[in-house]
Amino acid sequence: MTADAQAAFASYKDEALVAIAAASSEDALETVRVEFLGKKRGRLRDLQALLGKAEADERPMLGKAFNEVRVEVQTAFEARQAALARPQVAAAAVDVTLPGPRPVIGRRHPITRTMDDFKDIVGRMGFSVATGPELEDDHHNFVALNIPPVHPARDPLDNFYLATASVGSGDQAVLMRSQTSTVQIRVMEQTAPPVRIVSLGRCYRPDTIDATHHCMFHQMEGLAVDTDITMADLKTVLKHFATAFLGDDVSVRFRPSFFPFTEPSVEVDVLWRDRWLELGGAGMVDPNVLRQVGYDPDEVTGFAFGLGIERFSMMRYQVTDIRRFFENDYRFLSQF
Ligand code: FA5
Repeated sequence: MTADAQAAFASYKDEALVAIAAASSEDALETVRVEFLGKKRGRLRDLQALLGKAEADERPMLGKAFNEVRVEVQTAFEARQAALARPQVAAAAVDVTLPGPRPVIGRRHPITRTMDDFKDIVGRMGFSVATGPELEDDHHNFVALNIPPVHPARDPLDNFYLATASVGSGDQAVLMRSQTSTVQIRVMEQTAPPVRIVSLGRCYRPDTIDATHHCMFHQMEGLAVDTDITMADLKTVLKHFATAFLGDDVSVRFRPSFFPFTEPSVEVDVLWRDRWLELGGAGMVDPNVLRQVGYDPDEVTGFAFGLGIERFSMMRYQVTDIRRFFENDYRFLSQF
């Protein structure tokens, strides 16, 4: 009797496991469940009947074997049931036809976008990108740029001085740089001509904050030094740059001006929607500046320009107040 019962348990188990594995849909699996695990007419019930017919001393051992088989088949059934249900859940999760909220994704700040566009445009004209520190010393912010000790540009009311520090061979004033022209000096100090670089970054001035001025803003500095650079090259580069960024319909104007580090110097304006807007300063690098960095002004000439990046962004994105850029208001930033 014991051997018959055990053989019946074994063949029940083998057939049940094969049938469960072969069920390819939830309906097919339900049919298998009714046949092998069903409480009313299932084959499990027949096996249970065998237990009832066994001798009393065989029952504990057979009961244990019966339970093991039942648990194994039940477990296989549940695993198959979960596996058949899973693909439907996955399909629902990736149903691209379902309407739903647009996911919120990050985006580049409009000033960063403008700077990236600038780098693309001047990169096509052969300028590479250089960087310099925002915390500068007196030498790079003033002396090397031909700004003598008594010059009004050094006024503490026009600069963010931080301290006096030991820099190089002696003590110097240290300040947040007021212009990116500092980077021209750093590049020329370290590179022999020819040079063709731009440098984009933050500048700091304690200006009164209004719709077009901020105490922290961005400039793009440009510098080209070679044996035959002329004012015509400067004008061509800036005209090409402005039209590449703003469109063919902009006009560029150069007004005579003064900067201690360029001679002659100009202010650069563009005509945008019937208004002339000042974008920056430019000029031919002053021979004194070239001499300061060890270049020979009889051998090489150069041009430099410094453009306000916010002013370009304001035109391009029609922003009427520079303060919007730095308020971190998500409603403003999410438009770009
Ligand atoms: C300069 O800073 C010179 N370094 C430019 C230069 C470079 C001249 C190389 C010659 C050769 P300026 O102070 O004009 O120049 O500033 C240049 C531009 O920076 C301005 O036209 C303006 O677009 C921007 N700018 C200046 N101050 C502010 C401010 N407070 N807020 C926003 N933009 C400003």
